[in-house]
Amino acid sequence: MNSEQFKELKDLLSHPRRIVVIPHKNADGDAMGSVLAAYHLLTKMGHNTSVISPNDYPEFLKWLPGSDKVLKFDSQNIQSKRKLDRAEFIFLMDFNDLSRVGDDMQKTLEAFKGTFIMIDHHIDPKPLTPFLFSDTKVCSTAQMFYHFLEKMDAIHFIDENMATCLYTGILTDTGSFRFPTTTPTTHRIVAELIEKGANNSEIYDQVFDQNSYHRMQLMGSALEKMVVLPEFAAAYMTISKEQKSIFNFQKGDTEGFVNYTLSIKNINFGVIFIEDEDQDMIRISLRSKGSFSVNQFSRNHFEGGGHNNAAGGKSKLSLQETIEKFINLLPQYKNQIIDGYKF
Ligand SMILES: [Mn+2]
Repeated sequence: MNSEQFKELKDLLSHPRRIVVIPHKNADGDAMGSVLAAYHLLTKMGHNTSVISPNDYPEFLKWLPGSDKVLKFDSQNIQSKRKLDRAEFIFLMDFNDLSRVGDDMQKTLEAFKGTFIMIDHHIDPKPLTPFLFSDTKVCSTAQMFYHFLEKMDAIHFIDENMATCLYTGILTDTGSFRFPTTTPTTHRIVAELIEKGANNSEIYDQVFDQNSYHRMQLMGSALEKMVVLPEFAAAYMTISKEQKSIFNFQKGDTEGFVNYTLSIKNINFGVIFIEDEDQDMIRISLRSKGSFSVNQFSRNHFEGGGHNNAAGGKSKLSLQETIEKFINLLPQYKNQIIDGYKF
């Protein structure tokens, strides 16, 4: 978005509108933090604002201020469609391709006649609107939304609720401020969010220290079964449907597991394969250190994508076949993986 477009958008939002704000399917901390910050902002500006999530999102995000207002498109379909029918503006946050909301909701959005505003930080945005505010170098959509507020001259709207939501988005998408996308600007913004009322210690506790005993047991099982392939500087984990049932799997329980692969010395590429019996597929999360692009790897082989060092993907093969496919791919990437990261 250029300054002309910001001016235009400011004009468009200068009187009360009906607005819907949408995160991607299987929303994470950044997606929910961003949409709820937008919800608080737009409500404060006097707009009739709704948040519609394509589906349910993890329990560890339900304490976020405004979470009780979120509609779920799949389980509250009629209500959601009515809101979308009547909306004049739709904010799409933390994704850049309509397919990321799931088939049914995608069809509804494709029929939308109003104005989209897309705020994101993923690679290769599909520009379906002139109001595209995206920077793939920025750590999180929450930080993008802060920059959006700067451009809209709306920083003064940030209150404790908004600060809490944005802090949560930045915290989770930077792996607690440790990923290379974390910049001095990120820290300056986070400092300001704390000044505006975000309680950093309490947020950390709400996000990371509310585990169920079952989740810790599931993690233990995943760690125990982790396979390390030192010749490729790679490691992978698996979660089968049997493990899920033994440890009473709840949505969001495997969040962050994949990062443990990279915590092993000399491992630059880590993957987790999760059997999803409802969708009849294997969900894949990929992480890397250095220049080896898991975004490209996933695009090429596992119908996914994301960022250079963090991406998702899927496979319609069985768990065992998916792992075999993965292992067979490693020799051709060996040099990129090993040479991509030198400390
Ligand atoms: Mn994000």
